[in-house]
Order: sequence, then C-alpha cells, then structure tokens
Amino acid sequence: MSIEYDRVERTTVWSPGPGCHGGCGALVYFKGDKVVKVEGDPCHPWSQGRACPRLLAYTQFVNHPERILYPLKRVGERGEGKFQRISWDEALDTIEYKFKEFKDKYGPESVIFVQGTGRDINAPLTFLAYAYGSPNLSQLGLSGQSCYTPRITGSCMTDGTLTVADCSQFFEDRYDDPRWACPKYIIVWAQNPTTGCPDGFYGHWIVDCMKRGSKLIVIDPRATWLSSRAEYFLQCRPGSDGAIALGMINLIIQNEWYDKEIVEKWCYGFDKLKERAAEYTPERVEQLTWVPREILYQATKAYATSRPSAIHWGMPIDMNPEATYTAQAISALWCITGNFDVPGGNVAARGAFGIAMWPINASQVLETYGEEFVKKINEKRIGAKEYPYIANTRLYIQPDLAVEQMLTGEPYPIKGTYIQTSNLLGGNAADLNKHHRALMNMEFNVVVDVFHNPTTMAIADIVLPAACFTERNSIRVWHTPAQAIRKLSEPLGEARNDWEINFELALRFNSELRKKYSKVEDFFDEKLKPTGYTFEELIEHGGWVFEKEGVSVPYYRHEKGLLRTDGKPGFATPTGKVELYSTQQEAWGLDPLPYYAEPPESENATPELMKKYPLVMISGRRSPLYFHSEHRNIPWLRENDPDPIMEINPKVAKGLGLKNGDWCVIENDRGKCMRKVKYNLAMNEKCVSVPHGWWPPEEEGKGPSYFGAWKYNCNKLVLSQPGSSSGYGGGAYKTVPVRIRKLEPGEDLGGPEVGYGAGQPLTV
Ligand SMILES: Nc1nc2c(c(=O)[nH]1)N[C@H]1C(S)=C(S)[C@@H](COP(=O)(O)OP(=O)(O)OC[C@H]3O[C@@H](n4cnc5c(=O)[nH]c(N)nc54)[C@H](O)[C@@H]3O)O[C@H]1N2
Ligand SMILES: Nc1nc2c(c(=O)[nH]1)N[C@H]1C(S)=C(S)[C@@H](COP(=O)(O)OP(=O)(O)OC[C@H]3O[C@@H](n4cnc5c(=O)[nH]c(N)nc54)[C@H](O)[C@@H]3O)O[C@H]1N2
Ligand SMILES: [Mo]
Repeated sequence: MSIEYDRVERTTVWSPGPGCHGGCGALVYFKGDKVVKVEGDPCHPWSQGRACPRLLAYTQFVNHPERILYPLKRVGERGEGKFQRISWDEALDTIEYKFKEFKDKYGPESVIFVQGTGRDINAPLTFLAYAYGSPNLSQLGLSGQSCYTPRITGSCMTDGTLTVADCSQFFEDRYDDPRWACPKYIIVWAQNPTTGCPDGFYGHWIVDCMKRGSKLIVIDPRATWLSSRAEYFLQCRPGSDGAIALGMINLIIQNEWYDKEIVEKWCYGFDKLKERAAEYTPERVEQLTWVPREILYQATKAYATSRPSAIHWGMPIDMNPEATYTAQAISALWCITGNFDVPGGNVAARGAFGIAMWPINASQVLETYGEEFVKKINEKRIGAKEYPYIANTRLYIQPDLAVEQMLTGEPYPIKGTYIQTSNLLGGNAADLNKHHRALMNMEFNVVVDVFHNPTTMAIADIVLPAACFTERNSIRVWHTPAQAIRKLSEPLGEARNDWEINFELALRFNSELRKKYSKVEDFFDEKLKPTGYTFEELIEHGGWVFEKEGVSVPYYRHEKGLLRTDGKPGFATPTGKVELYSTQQEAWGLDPLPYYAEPPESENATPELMKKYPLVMISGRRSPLYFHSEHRNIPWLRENDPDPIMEINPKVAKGLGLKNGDWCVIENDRGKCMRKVKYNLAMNEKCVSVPHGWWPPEEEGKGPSYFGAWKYNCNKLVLSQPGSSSGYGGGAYKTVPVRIRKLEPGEDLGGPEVGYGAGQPLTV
C-alpha cells in the first residue's frame, strides 16, 4: 500500500496507542500533522524493526473518530451517559476544589489514586498522589496485587533484586556483544511472551535465542506456539507452580545438580531449604501439578546441568494467594544452579543508570521524601498495618481492603478516586460488581482516558482526555537503555499528556514544587542526570542511551559491589547473601521458607465444589490484537479476533452439547457471562481458556448495558479476597471453578448491582 507522507519521525513507544509495556522503536509517518503510517524502527536495539499489530494499527487509534478530545463533566445521573464539554480550567479547578475539600474534612488519605498496569504514567501519578499527600496509591482492581508485585517481591526477598532471562537486551550490540552467551535452556514459565511481550521483555528475543541454539522448557496448562517447539512441555494444573518449583529444588538438591561453590560462598539457609523441599517428593508433586514425574525429572536435569540457562516467568504466577512464596522458590532455582547474573542466565534488571523514575519501594520513598513522610504515610496506608509487605516493600495499598473500605468507610472514609489508565469495570477488576458498588459509593471520581469505556460511563464525574504516545514527551528507564518518547505533533482536540495534567495538579496541591519545576521536562532533566544528557540532548542523541559500565550493566555484580547501596560485594539482603531462608520474612512473622499453597478453590482445596463446578476457567490469556480491554474499536485488529470466545477441548464441548461457534454461558455462584465456543484440540480437558476485557464498543454505552460489560466480562466469576499472609499474591483469575451450558434464547446475564453473591467464596 503506497502512502503519501511528508515526514518520518523516530521515537520510542509506550501507552496510549499499542497499550503495552512498551519500549519498541517506531518510525512514524506524517502527512501534515496527521499520522498516516507507523512501522518498526530497524535501528532500535530492542525491537530491531519488529512491530506488533497494535502498533501497526496505530493510525486507526490516534485518528479514531470516537477519541475523547475535550474535558467532560457528567450531567444527569451516573450511568445515564450524559457528559458535557468543559474547559481545562473548569475541569482542573473542580478537581482541585473537591480534593481540597476532602482533604480538609477527611484528610488526604480519603482520595485513592488508581493506575492500571505498568505505563509511563505511574511516575507522574505517584508524584501527584504524594504532592496531594495521599498514601493511597493503587492498582485497585488487581485483587491481592495480581500483577508482577509478587514476582518482584519474592525475588527481592531471595536475591535482593529482580532478574530477567538474559537475551542480550542489556547491550546495544545485542547478540553480537562478546560478553553475552546464549542460554542453553530457557524455561518459559507461565508466560506467553510471543503474544504479550510483557514487562519490557520481548517474545522475539526468545525466538532469536532459539535460532542461536537455546532449547525450551515450557510450563503452561495450555499448548502455545512456544510449547509446540519445546524440548519439554510441562502441561500443569493452573495454580500449581509453587509445587513444581519446590519439586524441582528437591530434585536438584537430591541429585546434587546444584552449584556447590556458589551455594557455599553466596547462599544463606541452604540446609533449611533442603529440608523444606524434601516435602515435595516426585509423587506428591505429580499429584498436585498433573506433570508426570518423569518429565519433571528430565526437564529439571536439563535445566540444572546445562549452564548457562535462564528462566523467564509470567504473571499467572502472581495470581495465587501465596504467590510471593512461589516467586521465592523459583528465584532459589536460578541462584543454586549458578545462573544468577551470569552471561545467558538470569540477570539483575536494574533501571537504566540506576534511575528510579518514581519512588516505588520503601527505601526510595525514604530517600525522596524523608523519614517523617514515610512514617506518616504508613500510618494511614490501606493494608500497611495488616500486611508486612505493604508496609515494607512496594508502596501500593492492599486493593481488596481498599475496595472494602470504599464500601464501609472503615477504619476511615474514602470519598474520591483519581483513576488514570485503568478500565476497572471493563476488564481489570476481579469482581466488577463489587468495584462498581464501591465506586458508586464515592462522592467524586475522576477518570483520565482516551476513549469512553464501561468505567467512564458508569462512574466518572469528570473525564479528562489523554494524549497518545506520538503526542507527548516522556521517558523510559525500564530497564536499560534510557529512552525518550517524544512529542511529534500537537494532540488532537484538547487532549493532554498525563504528565502535564498530573504536574499541573501536583503544583496546585503543593506550591513548593513550583520552585523546583516549571515544566515536566525539568523533571525529566533531573531524572536523566546520571546519563549525562538532558531530555532534549537524549532526543538529539537518537532517543536512547545504554550505560557503558555501572549498576545496570551485567554481569557478576554481586562480586563487584554493584547490587548493594553500601557498595559492598554481595546481595541486597540483610545477610548480604542469597537468602534461601528469608531473614526479612522471619522478622515480619512470616514463614521464611517457600511453600506451596493451594488456590482457594480447587480440586484439592474444595473437592466437593468441583462436583458442582467441574471445569477450571483460566481467564485472561493475552491476545496479540488487544491490550486488555482496549482496541475492540480498532477495525484492523477486531477483524482478526472478532468475538469474545471461550476455548474448550472439542470432546468436552460435545459432551455438553456445544458446537463450535455456539454461544454458551459460563457460570458459578458469583455470576455468569456469555461466550462463543471455540474448539481447541490442545486444551486440557479439565480447563477452559477465556480471554478477558470484552466490552464490545458497538453495544449500548450507557447503563445498565455499559457496552455489554455485564454480559461478557468473565471477572464477574472471579473470587476477590486478600487471601495471603504477606498482602501480596491474590486474585484467583486463573483458577476459577465454573460450569458451562448453552445460552438460553433471550437469557438475562445479570446487570450491575444484581450479581449474585459478589466477591464471596463459592458454596457447595
Ligand atoms: N497483546 C497483549 N500483551 C500484553 C497484555 C495484553 O493484554 N495484550 N497484557 C500485559 C500484562 S499487564 C501482563 S501482566 C502480561 C501477561 O502476560 P503473561 O505473563 O504471558 O500472561 P498470560 O497471557 O495471562 O498467560 C501466559 C501463559 O500462562 C499460562 N497459564 C495460565 N495459568 C497458569 C498457571 O497457573 N501456571 C502456569 N505455569 N501457566 C499458566 C496461560 O495458558 C498462558 O499461555 O502481558 C502484557 N502484555
Ligand atoms: N480475567 C482476567 N482479568 C484480568 C487479567 C487476567 O489475566 N484475567 N489480567 C489483569 C492484569 S495482569 C492487569 S495488569 C489488568 C490491567 O488493567 P488495566 O491497565 O486497567 O487495563 P486496560 O483495559 O488496558 O485499561 C487501561 C485504560 O487506560 C487507557 N489508557 C491506556 N494508556 C493510557 C495512558 O497512557 N494514559 C491514560 N490516561 N489512559 C490510558 C485505555 O484506553 C484503557 O481504557 O487487568 C487484569 N485483568
Ligand atoms: Mo498485568
């Protein structure tokens, strides 16, 4: 297709547009100020010319006729879908006025600041929340911190940092860099990276490594493109990853496949781990996980005895009550096998040049805001008293307690929310009925988004229009290199960069900040100092820069004193060693050793219940065409994944009288939703796979329809409860007991507020 254009610009990508966790290089073609084409940038070291379908379809996103282009205020009742255009001054004055009123009457903790998944807005949102004075920052709908936080924390408890599989991404020359080695095996664990490119890690990197000799071990209940090319495929029971990891540790120790020198020199608590892992015998692990013991043995041997090898893990690990313990067990695997921060192993993933864009953990907040502030925010932060991880590690609130508190006003009232980049009711929240009720209970909700969706329609009082990625300046340091995202044209209408919206509000709430910053780019310059470039200079330099030597450059950083803030060799843990036995968890009254906990509702935990709901719904496997609940309104993408489906083994479907293409109902005590049956021969007969985030934009937007969210959203069936001892690890999104039947003609699927026993455990 030939396209007329008059300039091509280079930038790097983050939301909004493709959605995603970002970081690709893009070439953007303009005719005047209109984006007419986007393609991958072949010079970009990470993406090397590749681009996902959502980036390629960006022209239909940024120029979409239904984009929100002006600030809106609700007129009429919530849910009536009546909004009126207002000026930015009116919008920001209203927010300032309302939030100041809440602060005066109830304290700043009465407003919750909400984000969805990891986007570049996390930094300015944190800046805003802390400038206002609220300790309550949240990924609200993600019951129990269902995304990444448990993995990060479990890993930090063990080796003091977060690691990722080494696919040469930390070097500009990538696979040609002589320091790098190709992993002999890569364990792809509960992740489908070729679809999702999650968390700054790319699926094509794995394929590139396969071309250079890496073999795969895939651990997944579902067959995937990667599993079909794997040496070993461990087709497991959803939610059983902790038992697999402990079973592997046991095999490695019993067979002496571990690295004795590393264990001797760098590990703390090996004998205690050995004792704990011994409880996970091959027989027990096979029963718990559905993985035949012989396959587990072979795969474990291959991983542990072929060095270097790497593990890359995905979010389903987080979606279990005691997920941090699973993460701790998996982290122990790369440590005891000598695969920590070695070429081709699991490398420590630091922010580029050690930059923290926003103070995310307790020590960074301490550094940025001082002791007094940390003490104060922990007094009020939701969940900090109940849960040691909430008080001491990543500073988000406990989302299940928060939603409860929004409903009850106990122990103190919550009056408002500021929701930026989250579609709570369209796909994020476990249990949308409860979240809907909680949000309806608020006096004032602000939503910042690009399009209307079930959340804006149902609960927003003010809607602010966000600029797309080609319309805004931003930076990215997750992980190395440091990258600039640059504004290539003015935003359409009056849309604004979230950074600018958040800055303007933050400076209104805390005028002291005006002394330091006059514009967002001042903040970028301050953050980018360790790179030696200002924001403008970074763009001049081409848009990205790698650190040559220092904290973000692998390898063997524990030997060089690059992992600890005191500069001493060792790991960033209290003992300075890899803590196979966590002294921090011990101090907080938690089990210091990893263990396996059953999903709250499962064949082992609630066998009677499985008679009533015999299938396990694994919800939310990613579609390459969509990012969560986004993009159903983008024609090129929708064409290729048109329907809200449920994947099921044809044998099981036929037993239920369901043909390929039939509409069915998926249900349990908590609610029901409808889906189109899609036969998939590779599905395990005990499971169905149900993609999340469906609210077809062609359906009625105003309530009670809310774009059909209550008909299609599978999260109505998900249990929402904290369920863990630490405060992290939750939402049983991947282990939902359900039954399935044909949709009755004209069947009512339940609207807002109706939803059965919302949030409650199922009954027999
Ligand atoms: N295109 C696209 N990309 C995305 C997203 C998107 O919506 N669309 N979302 C982004 C976000 S926020 C995230 S968190 C990531 C998530 O991306 P991933 O971490 O890859 O998560 P999923 O796609 O949910 O599941 C990955 C694989 O794990 C399997 N699985 C499910 N349950 C279990 C289990 O209990 N154990 C094991 N071992 N495997 C299991 C699934 O069958 C699936 O093949 O993707 C990000 N990237
Ligand atoms: N059943 C089930 N549910 C799940 C999951 C699952 O596996 N199963 N996965 C869960 C996970 S891991 C996650 S992280 C959550 C994700 O939850 P969310 O992050 O809430 O997901 P999105 O649907 O992408 O909603 C983001 C909204 O923000 C808007 N947006 C995107 N970028 C920007 C931006 O830069 N600025 C502004 N202002 N708006 C923006 C989009 O238009 C969209 O409406 O979903 C969870 N939901
Ligand atoms: Mo996520």
